[in-house]
Amino acid sequence: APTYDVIVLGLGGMGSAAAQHLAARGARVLGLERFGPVHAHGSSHGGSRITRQSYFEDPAYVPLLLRAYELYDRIERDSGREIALLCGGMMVGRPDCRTVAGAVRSARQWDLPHEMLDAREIRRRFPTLNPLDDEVALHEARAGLLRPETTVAAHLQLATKAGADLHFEEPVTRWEELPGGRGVRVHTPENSYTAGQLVICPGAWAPELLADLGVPIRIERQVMYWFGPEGGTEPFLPERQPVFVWEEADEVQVYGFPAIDGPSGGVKVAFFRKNGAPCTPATIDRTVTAAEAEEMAAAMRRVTPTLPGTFLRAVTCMYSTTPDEHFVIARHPAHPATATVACGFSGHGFKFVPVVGEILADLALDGTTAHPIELFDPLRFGTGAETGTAAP
Ligand code: PYC
Repeated sequence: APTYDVIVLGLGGMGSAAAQHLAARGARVLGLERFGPVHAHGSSHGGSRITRQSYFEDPAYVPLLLRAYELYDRIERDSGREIALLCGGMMVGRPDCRTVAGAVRSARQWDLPHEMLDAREIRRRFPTLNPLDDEVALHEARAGLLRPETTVAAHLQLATKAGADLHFEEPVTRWEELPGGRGVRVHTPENSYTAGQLVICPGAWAPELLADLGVPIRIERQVMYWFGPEGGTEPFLPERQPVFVWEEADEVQVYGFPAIDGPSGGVKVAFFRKNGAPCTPATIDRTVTAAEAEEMAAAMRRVTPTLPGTFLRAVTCMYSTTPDEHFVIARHPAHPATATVACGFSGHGFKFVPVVGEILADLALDGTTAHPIELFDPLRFGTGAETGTAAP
């Protein structure tokens, strides 16, 4: 019989949550991660991620967000760590832009608490923000931020406590199905392991680890910037400053956070949907140029004029973007009896981490889930055979 019930490949945001949910349900779990616990090489670092419920991307995400919020509470309680800071959030832009109109659509469809603010009210309530006269905002009191490194650490801690074996600095080099559909054998440089099921959470390593999935995932270089505001961070403390996604023009979105790292820690901002340079985890350019920092500062000057006072630092990370920017979560179409995949989170996945962990545990242990995941079907892009991708 296989040694483990489930092997989880990758212990970043999604994989650590999957390991936790699987172990909590009594499965014998092995987690394999190429780096150490909680690292900055993938897509789950940088100190903060936005969470929000009036989801402009599609109302189909809302039930998953409602469940994710319940799970943030539960992980905080069980781990004793602070993960979420619900300081409020704003979707800002012209009323008909995707960021605002899409958020309104989700709020109405799911009856989510929110307020609509015109430009004058935005300026009155949030003096750091500088909308044009015809810009508006959907304000959501239950939006805010998550701490990604703490979330991953909490899931790893709880997975270990529930009995999972977690191996770090041990990359998966290949895997195959055992004869007779009895499970999988997974190889690392020094070992091989067997399990009934494999859960693949490859992050930016998806193109190499899921070549037979048939989903064209583009790995993009993204940059997170920290600035010291002119006049100090006081007006940007979380009691006063919400998180925001601001659609400026032609679907260019910038986003920002309150000052959560003390008076000298600065304020984090970035471009959201701006095509990043194509890269791989091996080739990504981790250097951020002065010209890039100035481009960011220029974009912020219009919306939050005092924020880009002094450039402090920048850190790169990666998006794994699908053609329609919706996730991929499913039983693996080429290995439906043994493997489950979660990838292609397209720059907006982190807020879903705990509910994705729950869904992956459902799919791996029960073969199905009660959560609505139709939008995330990999077969929407055709089969691997049609797109010409190779088997592992
Ligand atoms: O999902 O809210 C989000 C987000 C903002 C910037 C990148 N992702």
